[in-house]
Amino acid sequence: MSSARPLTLALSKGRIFEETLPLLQAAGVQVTESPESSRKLILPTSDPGLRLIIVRATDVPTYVQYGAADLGIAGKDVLFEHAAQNPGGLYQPVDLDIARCKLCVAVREGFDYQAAVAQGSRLRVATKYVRATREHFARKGVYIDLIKLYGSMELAPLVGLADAIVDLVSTGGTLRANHLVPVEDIVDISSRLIVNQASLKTRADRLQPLIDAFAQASAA
Ligand code: PRT
Ligand code: MG
Repeated sequence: MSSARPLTLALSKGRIFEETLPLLQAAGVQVTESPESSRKLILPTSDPGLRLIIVRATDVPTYVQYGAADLGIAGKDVLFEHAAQNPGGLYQPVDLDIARCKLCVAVREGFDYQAAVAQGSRLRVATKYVRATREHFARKGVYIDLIKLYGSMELAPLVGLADAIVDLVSTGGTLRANHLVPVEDIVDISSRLIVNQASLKTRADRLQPLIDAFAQASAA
């Protein structure tokens, strides 16, 4: 008898991997290798029926959507931007309440953001969160020139690329170190469990208990 192919869980290394380990542990699953030290992209677990793949945070929804992973864990920031290009598609059964942060507007110390908004001057805003940023400023009725970046947004206001940035903030340390100040909260962010819809139908016997275990562990 050939055993069924293991369930595949897609994770990014760093905070999401670290904060998922205790949830897996609560579900009775041990992970003995760390992606930081092992460099392996496919990691076994103590459960022969479950393996992990390590991908970029922004790629997690893609692996799950196409069924290369049965399930994954991704921030709401990532899911919101992914959905802009891929409407429908992903089942999101559990808010795991991990990797929490806020999506914020930030500016250079001394830049009068409220005055700039009140005057109706066209703001230049740099971000990698294009959809969330467009929607935020559209809701406010503020015209912006959006500059898409892929990282190190904090630099943009310091070198005159942008008046403001939209970025994730957790401790606020990165903003402070770069003489930036948060001026507006856009939304609270945490990470969700996401599941491939076809897997949920065809592999429910294996998947549903794992989904339930994640839900229980994150509520505990
Ligand atoms: O790092 P990489 O480019 O590979 O990808 P990524 O930045 O998307 O991945 P990763 O692992 O850094 O973040 C994965 C997820 O964690 C994000 O999608 C968020 O949902 C969540 N998360 C929680 C955060 C933070 N907190 C966070 N603080 N993601 C990023 N940050 C960054 C932020 O962008 C800023 O540069 O940390 C810096 C600010 O942190 P503080 O503590 O100085 O405020
Ligand atoms: Mg990062």
